Order: sequence, then C-alpha cells, then structure tokens
Amino acid sequence: MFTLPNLPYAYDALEPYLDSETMHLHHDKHHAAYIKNLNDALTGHDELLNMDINDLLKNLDTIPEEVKTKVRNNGGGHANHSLFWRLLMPNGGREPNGEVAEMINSNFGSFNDFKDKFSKAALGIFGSGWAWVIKKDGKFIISTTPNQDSPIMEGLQPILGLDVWEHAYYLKYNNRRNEYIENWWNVINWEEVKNQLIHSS
Ligand code: MN3
Repeated sequence: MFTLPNLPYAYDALEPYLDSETMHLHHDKHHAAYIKNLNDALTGHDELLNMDINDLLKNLDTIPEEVKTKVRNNGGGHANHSLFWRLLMPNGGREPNGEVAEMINSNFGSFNDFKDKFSKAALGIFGSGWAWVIKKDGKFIISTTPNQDSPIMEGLQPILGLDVWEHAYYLKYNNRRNEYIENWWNVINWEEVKNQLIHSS
C-alpha cells in the first residue's frame, strides 16, 4: 500500500508565501486522494502495490490496461507531490550555491535568467500541470507536463518541480498564478535540489 508522507515542516511554516489552509487542503486532501485512488486501483495487484512509486511510474507500459490511466494520474500525483513537499522549506529561497549554482549557470546562463525562464514556463502551462527542471541527454532543461504526468514516466529525473494546479494556489492567490510563482521562489529547499541533482548523475 502507498501511504501519505508527513510534511517535513509545520503546515504554517511556509507562511506568508504558501498559507496554512492551502497546505492542509493540498497535502491532507489532494495528495491523500491520489494515494487512496492509487491503492484502490491496484487492489488485487499485490506486486504493484508493493513497488516503489518511481519504479511503478518507470514501468507504466507493464501496468494492466484497465488500471493504467488511474495509475498514471494518481501514481503521478503521489510521486509529484512527495517530491514537491521535500523541495520546499521555511526561509528557503536564497540563491543556490555550489553544485546547483554551477548547474544553473552552465545550463541557463545565470540565476536570474533561469528564474525568468522557469517562471515563464510555469506561467504558460495551459490548465493543470507542472513545471520541471530535468536532466535529458546529459543537459539540464526546463520542461512542463500536463495533469499529473511525471518526467519519471519518460525515464527522466526531475531536479526541481512546481505544481501549478489551481488547488496549489487559488485560496490565497485566486487567479494570480504569477504571484504564486514569484512567491514560491522564497521557499525552495536548494539542499534538496542538490540531493536530486546528485542522484541524477
Ligand atoms: Mn497539487
């Protein structure tokens, strides 16, 4: 069975950028629902219920056809949110240093260029989806996925990810996705980005 990971900080720890009420709904209701739906879909498929979520997503083509879409949507939702929580922290957001700064400078020019390109990609997603930094062919690029699709489904490792579903921001920011994105930069856990980076190589 897949289980809901606890947030690695208090629900109000990311205030004022991400508000407590949104964090409660997002984690306790939305993320929990993906997990419940995933477990329900895989009832009777014990070997799939016992797989690592990332391994499950890497092997979507081996999932029985009648549950594949549910696994794609809800398994993707579980993996994406599990990573998303870890990539946030209170008092985060200062400019990254070390390996992460090097990756950004060598692939995107400068931190400001990177911030601008990533924010534009996230803002430009039509409807619900995610913006990512992924490693592809030895280079790091910005990409987006619709719905709860994960780069892991394409065999690609996400380094950084931003949820732009309305449930991630609508309570506090209403339709102002641009303000949500701008404020998200204040709560990024660059240490965890570095961990993702190290594991991608
Ligand atoms: Mn979400």
